[in-house]
Amino acid sequence: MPRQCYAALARSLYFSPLNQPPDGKRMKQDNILVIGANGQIGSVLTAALREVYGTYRVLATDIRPPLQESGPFEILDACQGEALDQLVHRQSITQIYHLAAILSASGEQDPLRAWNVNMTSLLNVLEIARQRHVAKVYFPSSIAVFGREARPVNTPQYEVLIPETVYGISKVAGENWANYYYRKYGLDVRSLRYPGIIGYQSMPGGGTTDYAVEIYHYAVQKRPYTCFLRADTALPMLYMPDAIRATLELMEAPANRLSVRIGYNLAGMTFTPAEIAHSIRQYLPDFSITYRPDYRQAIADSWPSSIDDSLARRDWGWRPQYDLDAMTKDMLLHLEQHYHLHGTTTEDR
Ligand code: NAD
Ligand code: AKB
Repeated sequence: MPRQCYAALARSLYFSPLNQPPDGKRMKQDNILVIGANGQIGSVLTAALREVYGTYRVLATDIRPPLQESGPFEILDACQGEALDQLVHRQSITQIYHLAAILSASGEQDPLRAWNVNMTSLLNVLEIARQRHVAKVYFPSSIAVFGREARPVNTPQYEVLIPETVYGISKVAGENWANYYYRKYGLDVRSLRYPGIIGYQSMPGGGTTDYAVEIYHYAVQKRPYTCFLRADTALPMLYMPDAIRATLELMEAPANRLSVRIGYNLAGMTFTPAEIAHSIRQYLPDFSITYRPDYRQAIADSWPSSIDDSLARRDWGWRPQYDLDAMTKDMLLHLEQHYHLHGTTTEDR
């Protein structure tokens, strides 16, 4: 049987609230929809959710097909409200993880398109979740909500928000819409202000913090790296396993423990390009880096260098586990295995 037919058959057999998941484990009985599942975070979060809920209870969707299918997948443009509504209804969806967005650097290439995609998709998700009685919605926000007026060091949760990218504006508006749906309709929407996310499993898509992923790929391939930010640009960052755990922990937390219904500030570590290069050189002493700042420097300069996440720590027990050197060790280990096995170049990924 062709692969696609098998996937469709498996989906029709198992992706129903009436069926037990086939994994043989005792899984939670939710039907989860991930939107933007093929992105940097979505691909890793989908796998993590499948570990918790069972493969066939987590439906991955995106506007582009996955590189590798590892469970139920459908093409879905979240800006198409009717298609989203039908899917939520047909699959009896109980939780939505809405990850689709145009990120900071890509957004500045076409600001109106970024606004349209980010806002139309979010408003579709919120409204359909309300109408279809979806139990929980996750919507990631970003440190991009802050602008130059915000205190740049240990930036507090409740700080002045004057973002300088259309992406940041859409996240501020999105947080307020999430809070509005929570207060007016009781929709259980939860959100984190992710810092730059770094992982070995996937490549980033059009952000200002992308350099911190690319640099490891160049390093393990013994290639010199040209960084698009200045050597001393300090930004808040978080390693992917911590980001995924934070997301799952927030979504599992009892609703009455959550005092923040905009995006929770979330912190992991802070470093500059020079510091990450230094960390890499502990393992790869010949690694070389040069700096050629471009338009992304202004975006980075408008963001904080560190974040106060004390409310996340207090409300649902958030604690990051990785610092820069622990992350570097793990990244290099996994990427060395990857390039040893697959031999692909940075451009192929
Ligand atoms: P990404 O760009 O890697 O992935 C986004 C995915 O959404 C892509 O696979 C894309 O094809 C898909 N998509 C775009 N438009 C769509 C549409 N109309 N309908 C359905 N899918 C669509 O982004 P990411 O880095 O995985 O980020 C996921 C979320 O986390 C975003 O909301 C982003 O703002 C937020 N976030 C990410 C970071 C980070 O460092 N990666 C930091 C802060 C916040
Ligand atoms: C970006 O750089 O746009 C993202 C983010 C911090 O939101 N990584």
